[in-house]
Amino acid sequence: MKEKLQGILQAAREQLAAAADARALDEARVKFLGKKGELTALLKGMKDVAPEERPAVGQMINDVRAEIESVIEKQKEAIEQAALAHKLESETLDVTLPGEEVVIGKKHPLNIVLDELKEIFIGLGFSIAEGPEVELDHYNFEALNIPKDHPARDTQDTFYVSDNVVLRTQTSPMQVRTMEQKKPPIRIIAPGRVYRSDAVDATHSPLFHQIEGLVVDKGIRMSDLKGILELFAKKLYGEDTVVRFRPHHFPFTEPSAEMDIQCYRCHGAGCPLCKGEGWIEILGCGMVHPKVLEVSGIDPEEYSGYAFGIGLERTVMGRFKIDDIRLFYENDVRFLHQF
Ligand code: 2NL
Repeated sequence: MKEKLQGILQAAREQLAAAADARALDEARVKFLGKKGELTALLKGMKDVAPEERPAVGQMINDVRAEIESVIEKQKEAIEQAALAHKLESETLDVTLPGEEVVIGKKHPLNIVLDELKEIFIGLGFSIAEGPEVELDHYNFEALNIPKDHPARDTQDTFYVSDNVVLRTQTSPMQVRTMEQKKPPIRIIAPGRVYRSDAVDATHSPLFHQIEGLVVDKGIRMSDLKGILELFAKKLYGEDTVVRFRPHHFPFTEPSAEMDIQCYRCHGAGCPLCKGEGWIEILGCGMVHPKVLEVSGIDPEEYSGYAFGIGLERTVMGRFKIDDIRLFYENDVRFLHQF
């Protein structure tokens, strides 16, 4: 019996030492310790052993079992160590290698200035109103006192989607929608894309951007418009900026005006930047036409308001001395990285 047990232990040691992975180890465990294993078979044969020898034989079998279990445990650790060592070996990370350059994007110049404009008007108490670029004829033209035969409605200027649906030619439709939905006081700016069927050249693009502003309340006067827009010009172009208002005409405002700033290069003397004028046109504005208020459900006897429109591209081109509008839309990173 003793030799037999020594034989089993020897065989188990050899087979376990040869087990290279968890599966081989498990196979060996079943073979020696399992229900149908060799040690279990010996235990079952105890009935043939003389009763006085049984305790000693039982002890021997248990010792061998414990020995085999401990060998299995050691081999298991050895296999895990080897696997870890292999993994560390194969996944070596050389932290001294140079990194891959991450190209960081830059804010588009249109967005640089747009964000500045928004900040200025938010600081003056305005909120931002955004809405659809595909608009009903009613909001884009009709409600703005632009009659059917007005040149702005000509198919040359407007992209028609259908008879009464257009790509908005200005962001005023959002102002009209706001007047319809909210009671005064109203104090909003409406920034966004607008579309006109223009031929592309250095100063024209069928898609461009506008920021319109609208204030409606009781007792709003032209002097409020002038005060706010002069303040705005000083914040955008510097505290020593000089402005002037020239009479103009828009169908949706009465009276209407354009605001210029005195040329910041020549201070009014005339130079190439202002094309000899001494002044640079910045925006169009005026007191909201009573008909426009009325169509949107606001009583012009009770309320008055002013509105203005700023062309974003023109403003940015002046600021950064960009001489071709097409550069904005070509997404050439060499252009974008200059700002
Ligand atoms: C320009 C001129 C302007 C407005 C836009 C406006 C909107 C409503 C009522 C009245 Cl709902 N007016 N907008 C007013 C004056 C001028 O834009 O030259 N834009 C680039």
